[in-house]
Parts: sequence; structure tokens; C-alpha cells
Amino acid sequence: MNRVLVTGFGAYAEEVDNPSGEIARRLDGAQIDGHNVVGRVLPVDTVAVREIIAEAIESIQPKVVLVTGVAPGRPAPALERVALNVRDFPVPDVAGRVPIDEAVATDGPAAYLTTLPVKAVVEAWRTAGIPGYVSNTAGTYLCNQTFYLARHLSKGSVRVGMIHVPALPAPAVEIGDPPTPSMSIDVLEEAVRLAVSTSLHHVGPDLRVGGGAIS
Ligand code: PCA
Repeated sequence: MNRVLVTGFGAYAEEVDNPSGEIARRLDGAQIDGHNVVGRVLPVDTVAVREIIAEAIESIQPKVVLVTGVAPGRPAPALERVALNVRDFPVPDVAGRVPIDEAVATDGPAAYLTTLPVKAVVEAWRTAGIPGYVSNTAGTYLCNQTFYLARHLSKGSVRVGMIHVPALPAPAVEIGDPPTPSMSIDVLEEAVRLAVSTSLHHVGPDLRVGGGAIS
């Protein structure tokens, strides 16, 4: 049976209920278009994540690897275009580590581009009534690191990408005035399902529609 790997993260800093971890839990064991989904919740730990993602890719041999993480303040789910070979942590990981300007992989290139058809996924979201966009930076923290490692370790025609999701409504009530943007877990789960199914079915180059940014 063909398989798909969807990862989310556990708690870190002030993110106690990380929606990305909940998405991975919900999708673990699900079927998407005849593919079995393996959902894994990763610790926000710069050392542990290497072993876990390497082992998962090796044992699951997924057709698609979708890394998800929360990015409070983002207005909608965002498909990341690029993973940088940089770890420059704005907050410590769960073990208290704060790497500054260190490589993710000393034997890797400066960056990898996503291999998901990100424009086609945004189009699928739009058709389903879910707003979303292409983002040109995944940051320099654990999500970027895990996206980079998944690209670095996946061989052949595997589709690898990363989605940053907004905060959930409940914590967003507490953050800021006006409050930080939020979306429900059901909509976020559907967005990830659509990203997986579009990535499985899309053939050929990505859609030629704009999705860039001036800065
Ligand atoms: N978001 C962080 C790490 C874990 C998560 O959910 C990030 O964007 O790097």
C-alpha cells in the first residue's frame, strides 16, 4: 500500500496546544485517495528531530512528506516554497538549545525548493473555500529544519513540502487586540488533506499562476 507521511509538532514556548500536532494525530491511519497516512507528532527538539524524521522516511517510504507547524500570526495556511540550510533560533527548543547561524546539514546545499505543486494546492484550497497562499520563508526554526531534512533525506520522486498553519481560535482569543488571526482545526485538517491529495494527483509542472511577493 502506498503511504504518505504527515508530521506535526508538540508544544514549544507559548504554543501549548499546537494545532499541527493535532492535525498529525487526526490524520494518522486515515486514507487519502487510496494512500495510507502515517501521522507523527515531532518534538520541538533540534537533535531528536533528525533521527525521528530519518527513521520515519526510511521505514515508511512515503510518496508524499508533508511537514506541518503552527505560525501564530499567519492569516491562513501557507505552503512554504523554500527550506534554508540555516538554524538561527528565535526561541530555545524544548531542550533549551539556541543554535545561531548553524547548518541544518553540513553536507547539504544552501536551500531546497518544495517539490509540492504549491500553486495547484492553493487553487484546490480556493475551490474548497479555504483561503491560503504561498510563503517564501519558513523561518529558521524547527519547521524550516524539518522541511530541509525531509527534502535532504527523501530520494527520487517523493513530493516534500511544508505548511504553516495559523493559530486556533481559542488561544487567539488571548493574543493581542485586535486578536491574532485564527482558523478552526477542522478547516486546517481539510487544508492538509487537500494538500496531500493534490500532491498525489498533480502531474507535470505546477500551475503557472502568480503567487510571489515583493518582500
Ligand atoms: N512551529 C515552529 C516549530 C514547531 C511549530 O509548530 C516553527 O514554525 O518553526
